[in-house]
Amino acid sequence: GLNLDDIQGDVLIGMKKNRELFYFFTIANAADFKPKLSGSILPLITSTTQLLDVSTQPETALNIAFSQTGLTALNVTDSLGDSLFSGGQFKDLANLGDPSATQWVPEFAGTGIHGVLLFASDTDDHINTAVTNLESALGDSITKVYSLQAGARPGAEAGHEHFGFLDGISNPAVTGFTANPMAGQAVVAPGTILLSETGDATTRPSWAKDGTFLAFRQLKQLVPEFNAFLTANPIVDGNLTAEQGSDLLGARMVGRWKSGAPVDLSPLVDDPALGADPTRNNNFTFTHSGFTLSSDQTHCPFSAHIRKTRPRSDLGTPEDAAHHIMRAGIPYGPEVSDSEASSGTTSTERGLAFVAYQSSLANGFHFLQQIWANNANFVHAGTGADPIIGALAGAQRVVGGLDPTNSAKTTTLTTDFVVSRGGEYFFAPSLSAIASKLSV
Ligand code: N7H
Repeated sequence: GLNLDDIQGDVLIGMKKNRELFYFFTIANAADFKPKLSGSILPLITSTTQLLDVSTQPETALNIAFSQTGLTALNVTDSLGDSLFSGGQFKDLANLGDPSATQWVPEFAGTGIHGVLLFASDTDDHINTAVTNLESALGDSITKVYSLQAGARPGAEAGHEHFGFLDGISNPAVTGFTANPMAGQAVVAPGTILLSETGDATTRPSWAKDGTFLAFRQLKQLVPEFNAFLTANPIVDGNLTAEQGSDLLGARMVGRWKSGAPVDLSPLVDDPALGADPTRNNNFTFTHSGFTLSSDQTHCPFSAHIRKTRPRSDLGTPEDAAHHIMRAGIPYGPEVSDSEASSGTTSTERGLAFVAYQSSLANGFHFLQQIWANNANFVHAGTGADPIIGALAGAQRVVGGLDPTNSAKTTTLTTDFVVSRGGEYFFAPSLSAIASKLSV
């Protein structure tokens, strides 16, 4: 089995708290910082074991990860064997389809961020207390560069991202960790997520074992614009009201209804009981009897976000083992105001603080974004870019298959409803690596 005492808690199960603060810093003085990393930070780092049992969960959970420039600042010079990590995310901007650096949060544009502290708790007060205490312990050994306050949406929207869809449904099961994978859940080798575990073939320094690469992205969501687009373009079908036609279009763009119910299993109407049932809400493959998988989009469009990012049967069974990530993102920003809703225009930024863990950025986040989501000829020629996250450097996206009544129809999206504000690639080390390598 895996050494769950040594793996940071967010990686395999997520910190699953209502509030989360991403605190980005630079190391001002490595000689000062190192003893504080082992003496003040390490004792507060929350392991997987601690999160697994409610009785050992801290009031505020803490995880940490370092960028390449952060490791360099710590005089850690071993190569981790991942060139996207070592180059940093800013260098990857064009490959990810981001329109331009001017959309990026200025602090992400470059290689100036050395690390990120992830604080998670039930309340902002608890997080603020933890931040104040840690800042006073760290003194001027680090400097805060930027922070992003995130949190679950209120009331019945908790667990749903800002467009309104239930999130956090489909993460892979990990062999040796997940006792009972759910029906339809991908099962991956631990080395898909954790360095130097079974399934990770890359040569790594020994201290990197059980660490993982964290891809962080601040993804702005244009929610009133998305809703206005759905309202203006309902799927027209004699049996549907305009509102139902708009909801169906949204569900087909995502591949799930707002409740989480997959359109592959419930193609025409939402089914909240299905959405809420973890034994059924992942149990689909896009295949159906008497159905031509490569041409029939009556259930789920090829372009649907969850199909672009996990094509299931489209690739055949062995390939479904490739390109999995562990997602642990959380919404940020306020609810849509009445004036934003009525004008159809965003005035206050909101979105998703996207977090993905993987042992290879080239096979994980970067691959899903560049090779699948942005590629108009994946899953098939003419599929179009992902209507949720596809990004073509600001160019319009022509998406196929969204109308179940006319599979030849294409939909032109002139607005990106998800806009990258940038981010960074980090390495989240094991607890023992912090003690034995990074703080010495
Ligand atoms: Fe996506 N959304 O609300 O539309 N995503 N995503 N994602 N996403 C998923 O299955 C969303 C983003 C994946 O295993 C669901 O847990 C939004 C990026 C993958 O079947 C919903 C944003 C990348 C899956 C959303 C966003 C991915 C997935 C269904 C940005 C990778 C699992 C809930 C603001 C590059 C697929 C669920 C599977 C699911 C949405 C970003 C990847 C509702 C709004 C950047 C692999």
